Amino acid sequence: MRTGRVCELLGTEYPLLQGAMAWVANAALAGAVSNGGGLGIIAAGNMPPDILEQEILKARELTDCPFGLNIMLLSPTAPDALELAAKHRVPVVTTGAGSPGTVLKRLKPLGTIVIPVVASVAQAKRVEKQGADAVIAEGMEAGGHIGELTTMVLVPQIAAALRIPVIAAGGIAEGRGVLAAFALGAEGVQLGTRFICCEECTVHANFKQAVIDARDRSTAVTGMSTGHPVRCLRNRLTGEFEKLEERHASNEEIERLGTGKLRSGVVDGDTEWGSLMAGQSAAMVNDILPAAQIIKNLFAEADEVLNRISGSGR
Ligand code: TUI
Repeated sequence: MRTGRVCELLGTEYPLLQGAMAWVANAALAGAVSNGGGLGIIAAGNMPPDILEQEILKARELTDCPFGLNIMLLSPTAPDALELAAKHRVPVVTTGAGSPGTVLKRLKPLGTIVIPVVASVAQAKRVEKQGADAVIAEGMEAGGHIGELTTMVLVPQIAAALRIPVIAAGGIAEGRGVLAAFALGAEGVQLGTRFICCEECTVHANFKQAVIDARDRSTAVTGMSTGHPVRCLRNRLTGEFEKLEERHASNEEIERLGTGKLRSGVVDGDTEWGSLMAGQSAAMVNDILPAAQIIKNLFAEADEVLNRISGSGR
């Protein structure tokens, strides 16, 4: 059993959250991570409300431990996800890709723990003032929709500016990264990509294999020109995005190319033309293990590394 503000806040054994990944982070994944001592999170993404409600109920069946729901604020279904979080008293809600003011106003009076993902110091300060319980500082090494700053520079600046706990995300897939996050001032970690390759994750086997095959330069960021930069594994789809952006195609044309591609990558396993959102840490993911084993290994490795370096006088 670990101690500290993040475990206390979440009611978990480890100060670890599983990142919310649209089409990936369902009740099966969230339940497995929560049963393994972390905080599993269901990604509402663009899920229709009736499906999301079923996932919340499924997670309750799969685990007696706390779990979370992520509301993606760019989604047109975000208000429905918010009402479901309130209705089912989901213990922890994280938010992404926008300003969480309405979420905090609606859920804080109910006692929900609300943890926004932020990508800058200004956003972090604003959400602390609005009553957030903690923040997830997400560096641009992360997969999916990202900000501009790396985890290495974002986490220490946010930790210095805030009183509430900071959870580091982006680029973490091993015990070394967990320890580094704590060295930077974080009190918890969030990992997404690592959990794509856990046994309980229900994505297509081709997607898991693509993560395992990834090397240091295997991800690309597309959508810079539309203002929605997204990091994915490089494939024919990201190549096509790059071509469109090079010839300054309209936002509509660029966004049209992306329509339905996340589902075809994650569910159908189309690794050529599907969108395979993953972080740079994909290069460090080399096996498929049970979620509980991944979590245990991460913290055991972090402890080993700490012992090694503290004994060396460095
Ligand atoms: O949200 C994410 N990652 C995501 S969302 C997603 S679904 C999607 N699909 C296609 C296009 C766009 C999204 C895939 N991956 N991460 C958390 C995150 N939040 N990263 C950056 C931010 C963020 C950005 C702006 C948080 C707040 C913000 O502005 C807040 C404000 O103050 O206005």
